[in-house]
Amino acid sequence: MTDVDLDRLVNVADFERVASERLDAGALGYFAGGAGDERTLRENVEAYARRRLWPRVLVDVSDVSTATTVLGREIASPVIVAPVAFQKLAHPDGEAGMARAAAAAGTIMCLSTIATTAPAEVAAAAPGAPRWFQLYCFRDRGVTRALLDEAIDNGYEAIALTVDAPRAGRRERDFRTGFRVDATAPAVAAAVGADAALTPAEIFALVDPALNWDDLAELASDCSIPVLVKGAVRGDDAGLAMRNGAAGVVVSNHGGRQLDGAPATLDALEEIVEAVDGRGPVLIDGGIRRGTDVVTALALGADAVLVGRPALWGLAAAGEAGARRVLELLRDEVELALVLCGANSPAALGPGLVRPGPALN
Ligand code: FNR
Ligand code: LAC
Repeated sequence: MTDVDLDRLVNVADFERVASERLDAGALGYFAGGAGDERTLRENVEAYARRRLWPRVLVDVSDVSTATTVLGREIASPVIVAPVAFQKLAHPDGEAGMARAAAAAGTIMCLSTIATTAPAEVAAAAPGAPRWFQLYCFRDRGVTRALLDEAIDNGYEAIALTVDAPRAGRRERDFRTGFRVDATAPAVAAAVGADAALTPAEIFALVDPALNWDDLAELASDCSIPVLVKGAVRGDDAGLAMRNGAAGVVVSNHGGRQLDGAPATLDALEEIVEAVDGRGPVLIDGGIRRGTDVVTALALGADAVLVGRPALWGLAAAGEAGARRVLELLRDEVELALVLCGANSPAALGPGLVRPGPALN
């Protein structure tokens, strides 16, 4: 694999292009793909093109910071690494490399339940890195409990309970390539008792479709670290999440990989910010590719954002160094957007900065 000249990759799209050249058809289809006709996948990105930033001028921006604080943890960048499964299929550095990249960029990595590296191993690989654990509640509650214990025992600072995936979305790229996960995911091996090459749908079948608000309330009550609900797009569900013990909400549609036809997360954000009403952090993911997208989301009320594919494209293109470069690029773009918007920090952003604009054709 020829080395990549990272200095020549200047934005997320450049990393996506290199990643697409390096990944085999199965892995690329899995990582890039969405559900059904991929309308929500596209809309996540297009929603940002339907907004304009209205900058303030003659604000002293000689001193600017991109730092923010989420769940008590100060981070140098408001761009958190979203949980993405099977990262060793993207690059041998895998989740450990992603954790080190996030730490180097001064931000948090959220580790997937169906990672190809166990939580303890990721923690050992990047001991100083702030980390969250994304939880799929499996039908096998013993496996779920063991995962939670391992995460908490290894210094994970929050749980992101994924609630938008009771069953796999219709991933038609995977149908076409016949994609199977031919990498070991410890949690999957624990649940199925063997190391089989499963399809994403077969892996999703391990998740308990009966999960309900009482389960959230029990988890939030029993868990010694905060529990975020990841995957809501409705204000009423965000309100229920907070009333059932959630510490906060991640506005997400799983990167367009679940319900095709779900709204773009940016279009759902303000309703959820209003419903949470300052009781905890509101985060957002889906379609964020630029620092200006991050500033738009923060101005509309998000406390921070998560990126999935952008960090993954960095990993696929150049391992840990690539993922770090993407996160640093996004941080630099956020800083520039703050300066040009007349804001000294994420806290200085407000909804007046953003107005609707004509969709780009
Ligand atoms: C994901 N996502 C995801 N979410 C989750 O809760 N657990 C998981 O294991 C995964 N796995 C996963 C794999 C791949 C290949 C992708 C692209 C996404 C969803 C992820 O956390 C996040 O919600 C989206 O990726 C955000 O959209 P962008 O940034 O990819 O546009
Ligand atoms: C996915 C699962 C693993 O989106 O969250 O593929």
